[in-house]
Amino acid sequence: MNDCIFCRIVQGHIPAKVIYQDEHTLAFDDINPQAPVHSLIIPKRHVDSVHELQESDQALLGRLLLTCNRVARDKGLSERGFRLVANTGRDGGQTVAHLHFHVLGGRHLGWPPG
Ligand code: D5M
Repeated sequence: MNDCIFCRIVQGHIPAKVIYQDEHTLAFDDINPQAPVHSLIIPKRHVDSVHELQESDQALLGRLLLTCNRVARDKGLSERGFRLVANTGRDGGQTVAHLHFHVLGGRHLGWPPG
């Protein structure tokens, strides 16, 4: 989608600090970090949100979670842990309508979130 900022990052039209990519997923640092480690993991194919995932997306979803895991490990979060967040829709606080997982870590994260 041309008007999607994350699709434009996938296409290389907008710069990003890319950490990892494979055939189906891309990981890059969040532009507005909320923790010492704050990275985003997205599918290269446009999907609006978790809510739009289909049965046929099972393999993609598994790949996305494995990429989250890889980023957490590469960022040194294996020992202390980390948080995965997928804000979904308006009440979920989603501001970019391209499915993404936040990997947050490097400090203790409070619960519940705001
Ligand atoms: O999270 C959307 C996240 O996307 C938010 O933390 C900022 C981040 N963002 C927005 N534009 C960029 C670019 N260009 N590079 C890196 N990160 C970006 P949400 O869960 O939708 O609120």
